[in-house]
Amino acid sequence: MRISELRVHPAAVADPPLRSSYGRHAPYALRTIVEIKTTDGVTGISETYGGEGPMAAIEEIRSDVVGRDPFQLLSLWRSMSESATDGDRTQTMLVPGENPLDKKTRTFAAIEIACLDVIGKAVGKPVCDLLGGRARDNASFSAYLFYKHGGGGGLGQDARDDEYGECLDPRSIVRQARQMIAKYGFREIKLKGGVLPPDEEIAAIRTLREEFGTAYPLRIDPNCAWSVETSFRVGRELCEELANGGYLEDPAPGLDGMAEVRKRLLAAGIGTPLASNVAVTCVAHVPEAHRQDAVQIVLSDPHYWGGIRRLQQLSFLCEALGMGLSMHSNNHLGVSLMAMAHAAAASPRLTFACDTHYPWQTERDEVVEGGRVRFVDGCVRLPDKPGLGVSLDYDQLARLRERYEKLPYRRRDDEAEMRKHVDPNWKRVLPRW
Ligand code: GKR
Ligand code: MG
Repeated sequence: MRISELRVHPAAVADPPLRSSYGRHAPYALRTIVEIKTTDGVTGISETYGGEGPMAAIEEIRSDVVGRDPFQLLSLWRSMSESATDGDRTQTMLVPGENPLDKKTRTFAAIEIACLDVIGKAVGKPVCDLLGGRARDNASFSAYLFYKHGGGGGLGQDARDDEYGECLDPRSIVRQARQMIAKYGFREIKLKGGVLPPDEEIAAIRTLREEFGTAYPLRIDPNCAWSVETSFRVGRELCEELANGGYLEDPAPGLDGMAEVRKRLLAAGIGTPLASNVAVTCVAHVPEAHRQDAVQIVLSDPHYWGGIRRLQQLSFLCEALGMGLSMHSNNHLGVSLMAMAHAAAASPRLTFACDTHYPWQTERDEVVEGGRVRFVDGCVRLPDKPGLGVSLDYDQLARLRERYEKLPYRRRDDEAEMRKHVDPNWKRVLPRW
């Protein structure tokens, strides 16, 4: 079996004006759907970051992908040049998908996941079962809450309903959590912070705890918006709320900053674990994060860590180092959701509910045949179908491509959106508080 065709579909996906320390989401998030066809007539699919950079990176390896045996990916990995040997691979300033130094891992991942889908379909097995079997039958996801402005995403006639309304204070964040939990059944809650002054975010976490009790572990992620001092203060003030399966995610910039926060918390008798997808973004970062005790929970992501197999290897590395493992997300559709679910199922160390942006997208933007992937009690059930277990709706794909072609932008720029809608002088400053 050989790869006979590589197809790359750009997609623009309506997205509400969500806020984070990176800025504000644009009305459409960009994604790319990858299709691999083989000489045996099997088609494999995957989903990755969108826009010019990620698409050009796939084009660069096209000639090395077409003609290849989908089982032989090690040589593809080895033949792909490192975009650089040093440089800042963190997400301190750049969001995933926009970091040029992620190019190799994210581009390889897009091919690897589509090839696993091909192999699964060729042998009649789900992807997680190709990797040794599942550690769990259901991949659990968290309610990923965001501060947001009014608006449901999309533009003009193509605007989506604003399901959650404006959410810029503790009461509306609780309302958002209630709606999301009622709809999807999530059992863990994450609040994207770094948007409002820390005391307001502390109040939001406390209100969530009052409303949901200790049965729902809580996490907050300000994406490095806080200084070491502020991170320590928030960690101390929220020591009860973030206990019992919760964590404090990327409070301060850099491994040194995170290590100092940890040291101060431990000295104050607070064991809240620190998680990271900002300071730790690749396998090479893990040993140093462990050595400094800067991070106790690694936030993996098959999209930019190098694919599903790489995630499984990371699971064993974290186990050997005594570190926890969770999963990061960015805006995505159902193909990515299934890749994330298979990666979670194949990674025994991944015991936290994974992040997902899926609730922020709608039926009108789904490219999976049969519509949105269903959650039951906050989980995606691993299908018994071969491969990832989903296929493409080509009419939808064409609609999302048409929208993409009409858009004036080709990369994510949350700072520009802030300047356009919130404050003409807005700049990302770290730490802000
Ligand atoms: O969607 O704005 C967002 C998030 O801030 C995302 O880009 C982050 O990468 O969710 C991510 C995180 O946990 O840091
Ligand atoms: Mg994060």
